[in-house]
Amino acid sequence: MYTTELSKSAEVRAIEDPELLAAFEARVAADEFIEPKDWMPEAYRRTLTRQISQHAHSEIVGMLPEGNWITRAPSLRRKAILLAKVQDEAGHGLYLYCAAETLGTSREEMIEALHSGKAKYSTIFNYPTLTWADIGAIGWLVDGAAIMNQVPLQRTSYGPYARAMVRVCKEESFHQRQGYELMMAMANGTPEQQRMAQDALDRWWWPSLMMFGPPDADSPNTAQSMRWRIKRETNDELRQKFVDISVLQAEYLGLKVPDADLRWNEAKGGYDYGEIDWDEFYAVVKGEGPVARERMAARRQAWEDGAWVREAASAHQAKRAARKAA
Ligand code: BYC
Repeated sequence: MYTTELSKSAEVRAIEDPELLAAFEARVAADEFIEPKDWMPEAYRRTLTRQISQHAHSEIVGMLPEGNWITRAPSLRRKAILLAKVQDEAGHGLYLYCAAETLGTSREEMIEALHSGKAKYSTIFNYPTLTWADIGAIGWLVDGAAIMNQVPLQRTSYGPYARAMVRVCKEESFHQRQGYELMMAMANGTPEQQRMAQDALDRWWWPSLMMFGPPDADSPNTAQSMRWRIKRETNDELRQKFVDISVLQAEYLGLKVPDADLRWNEAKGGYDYGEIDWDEFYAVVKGEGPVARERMAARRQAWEDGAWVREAASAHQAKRAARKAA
């Protein structure tokens, strides 16, 4: 389910009924939403299950780096905002798991795939949050990158995923603004706060660019996902938009983007930027990120600690069903 081999179009054509496939492709080309009970090629189902479940896992694992800071937020206002944001991420995970379940894989199977290391989640959450300024940098850059990627997903071809994205994007927009507002307070604060803000930008900049995935030329899924309108823009297109917006935002904060090769390119109407360390990206994807082990240990522990709640909910449901049947 989590590999991409089946999404190669030649293979798809070989195993699917050509008439059904042609009708499906015509619907996608006409920008119709595909719904759970509609016929779809097996590879479309697999690609979506992979992408939506990876997205759901990212939301849930993404609660950890910020959750660390709830008790240490410097004021009641900041604490309330951060608490609300982390709760939103849990909600995003839930909508996304529900959307993925409509494709026929159970929540338990998806969680098991995450815990066993079979399923991926965003590389960004394998980096540590060392200072309070990191909470600002995550909101500004990580949620900023997430919105850039998710706004086009509101028009993805699978209905339940597209609809989940509408609400997620509204909330992410609030998250991005609270992060930028926090960075503004730090960047206009004491020299020590300004240093913390710059240090956070230095550490989160490159991992944020990696969130968009490998370059298009090395992305095994992009071509097919663009054809099926699962993805509406490619990894490199979205990364470029993110760089162009974020450089201006950094300038406004009086901070310096940590890239000696960053130059405005008049001809393309965007910034040229330095080479991303793809070795680091692939190492983090493989589970070698700085805090990858801690993240997975925390998720497994949370799953075990929550077992009694799941058991109680199932028992309650069974009792209600028995009462109804009696
Ligand atoms: N990290 O062919 P490609 C959030 C994998 S949560 C890890 O380009 P695709 C937030 C990829 O899965 C936001 N793995 O793949 C939450 C593929 O794996 P396979 C999370 C990555 O799917 C809490 C392989 O590399 N957003 O913002 O066409 C607090 C080849 O890549 C990454 C989403 O999940 C990565 N960065 O495109 C705060 C958005 N990049 O096939 C914030 C939804 C690539 O080898 N997902 N891989 O198993 C997508 O839009 C697409 O899946 C991607 C990748 C653009 C990420």
